[in-house]
Amino acid sequence: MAKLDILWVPDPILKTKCAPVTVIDDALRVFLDDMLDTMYAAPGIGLAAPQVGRAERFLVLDVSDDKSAPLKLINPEIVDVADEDAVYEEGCLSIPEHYAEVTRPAWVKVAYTDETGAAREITADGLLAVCLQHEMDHLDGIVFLDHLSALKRNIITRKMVKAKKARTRDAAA
Ligand code: GNR
Ligand code: NI
Repeated sequence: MAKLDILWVPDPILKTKCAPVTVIDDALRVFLDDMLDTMYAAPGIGLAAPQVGRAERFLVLDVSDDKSAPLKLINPEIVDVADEDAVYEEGCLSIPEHYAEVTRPAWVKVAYTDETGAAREITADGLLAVCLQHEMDHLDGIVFLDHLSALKRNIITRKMVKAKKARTRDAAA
């Protein structure tokens, strides 16, 4: 059990297009479990590798109420999406205390590799579809702010710059 530090916007790692995973080994499996621990402790329903400082294409999520449905996705790819859109009020552990409505396809089909190296597919709607798309955005250096108007994005980004300065001050005190 290890809790990892979560990066906050603005951070260059959160803007990076992440690299595919080439080796699935015990070290990666331990890190995925550390990410789940970190996500549950936050608490959150998803966490992508760049949020904890690794610019690589893997993520964890669990949209259940009771930690009963953890998923670990390596090198996920969207293979099909709904024509119809859905709107959901999103938050992000890298943008704490800020929320905004984001429009995305209502369902997605995602192909990925699991932590054993097996090829898998998942088709999701509702909150799971929102979370999958939100996490996969992180792997391309995109956060939910990038789906908003420049005005809303700039307002929240400025507040995050202040919040980060306060966090750095508090950590030094
Ligand atoms: O914990 C989270 N909640 C959430 C709520 C609505 C839409 C997306 C999310 S994902 C977020 C965790 C996070 O930042 N993952 O990258
Ligand atoms: Ni996020």
